[in-house]
Amino acid sequence: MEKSALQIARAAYQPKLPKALQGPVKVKEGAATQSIGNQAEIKALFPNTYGMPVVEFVPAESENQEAINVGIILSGGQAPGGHNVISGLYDGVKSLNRNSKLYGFLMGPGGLVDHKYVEFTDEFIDEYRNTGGFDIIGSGRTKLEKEAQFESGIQILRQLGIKALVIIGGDDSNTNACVLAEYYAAKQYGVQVIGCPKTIDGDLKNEQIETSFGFDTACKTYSELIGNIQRDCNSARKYWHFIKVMGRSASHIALECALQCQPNICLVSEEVEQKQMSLDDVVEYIAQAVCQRAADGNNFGTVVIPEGLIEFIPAIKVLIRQLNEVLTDPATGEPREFKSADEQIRFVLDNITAENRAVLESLPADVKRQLCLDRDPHGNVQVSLIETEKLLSAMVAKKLAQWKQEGKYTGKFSAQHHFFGYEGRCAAPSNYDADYCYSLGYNASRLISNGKTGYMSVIRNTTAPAAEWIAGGVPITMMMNIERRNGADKPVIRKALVELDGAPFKYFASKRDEWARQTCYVYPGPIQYFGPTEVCDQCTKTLALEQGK
Ligand code: FBP
Repeated sequence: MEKSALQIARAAYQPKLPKALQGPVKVKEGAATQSIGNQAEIKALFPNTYGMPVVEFVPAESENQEAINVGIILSGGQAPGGHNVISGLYDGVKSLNRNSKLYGFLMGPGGLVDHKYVEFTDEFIDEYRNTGGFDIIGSGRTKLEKEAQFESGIQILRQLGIKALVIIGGDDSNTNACVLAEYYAAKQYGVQVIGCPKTIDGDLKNEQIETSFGFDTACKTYSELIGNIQRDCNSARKYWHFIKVMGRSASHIALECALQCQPNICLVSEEVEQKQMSLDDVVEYIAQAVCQRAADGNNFGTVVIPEGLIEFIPAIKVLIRQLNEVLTDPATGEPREFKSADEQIRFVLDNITAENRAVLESLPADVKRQLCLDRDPHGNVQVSLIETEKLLSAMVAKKLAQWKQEGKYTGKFSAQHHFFGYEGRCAAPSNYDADYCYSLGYNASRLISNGKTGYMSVIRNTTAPAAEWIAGGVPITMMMNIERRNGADKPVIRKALVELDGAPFKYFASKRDEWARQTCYVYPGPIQYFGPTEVCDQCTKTLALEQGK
């Protein structure tokens, strides 16, 4: 494979490890844990993996150095740093014993079920150190949740002598990792399952998990692009740029980009929901800012829109909840099958309430179609396909035209549209993500050698220099509660949405009026891999504010 000069230099980068993982370790156990909600139900569903203590690794004289075979799976959307989790795990198991083996299941959880795998070697791993993407083994969104899949999995695990499986994924995949850990423990199959917190969306975090990996690099990549657009915007002074950024549900990415770039407007879905705003309220809010800036002679600006916005507008949220329910077959829990798109739309219209039908009919035809038709494998509406940036700018243009007629607005409005998602998911990991991911993977090897199952690999204190990071594990059941999903109550890891009383949002809210009226753009520039630590090793503004840094 031909490589750029940066790739060659980057391949030689040695990610940093917490001091505690730089030699032999032993486990320091905390108190017994309980789930964040529905304790009795979760305990009954996970009798073998409920209540275990949080663990931390501390230096020891020596440690268990038995050779061990481990399998790894990449699950769900790509996130920068996945390759470093794998290389960290590889180095971790090899540091215990050179005869340890690491296998990668191909194209996501389906690789385990279908027995498709590769064995990693030094040469293979070296090709992918510190690179972005999940192409080392590929990823997929197959849900690992049925007994038949678990049983198929155990066959190949036994065949390869695999004693532990590491599943790298978001909240859904880690929930399923816990279900699998419980199943294998109940059956006494002797296979441990460890989860690893991944998603650019940043919504897999809690008291124990500071951030999901990939969030840092993806936000820095989008912020570079938004900064570039803002510089262009401030040079030509003739466009309003409507920029949608990924984040299926939570608005962490949009908020972080706003903290980094100071755009004129950033919408935060969680606030839209809390304030019970309608689509028209959102449009009015943007149009007013456009109007105010026009009064100052500034017919340009930037609007950052979180991908999940539409789902947080209360009336649309109710509609989507019912769409998810009616499009799921109650007998199988799987998405219903239809012969044609028209049949599916008819079925939807016939099976939703009159209120929801009215909301659906009020939306532009293409949005209505997307809501009715497009589903991800989890059966959810695919919000990433809804062009909210175009929808909003068209509605703002209409409102401004009306205000012009009424003599309330005299400016010019011309819009450009952007959607940043895939541009950032496979970026070469920042130093933060490269170090964090390598540590998560290496740490997983120690959870395994210490016999843990049903735990998530956790690295904390990451706003401090890497040497001071704290390594350990958190029982996955601790993060769970019962939620309604596609018409059924299910144990799931609670998704972390933007907290409106949290420091990142409060800081943004204290600044946004000034940013809306004036031109306060910041141009963060590209991620730097080599250079002074204040340029290369900074964490996200979200994490720094959360930790009072
Ligand atoms: P994960 O939570 O699985 O990491 O994926 C998140 C995400 O990148 C969202 O931001 C986005 O809505 C979605 O994946 C897009 O999914 P796909 O890659 O299937 O198009």
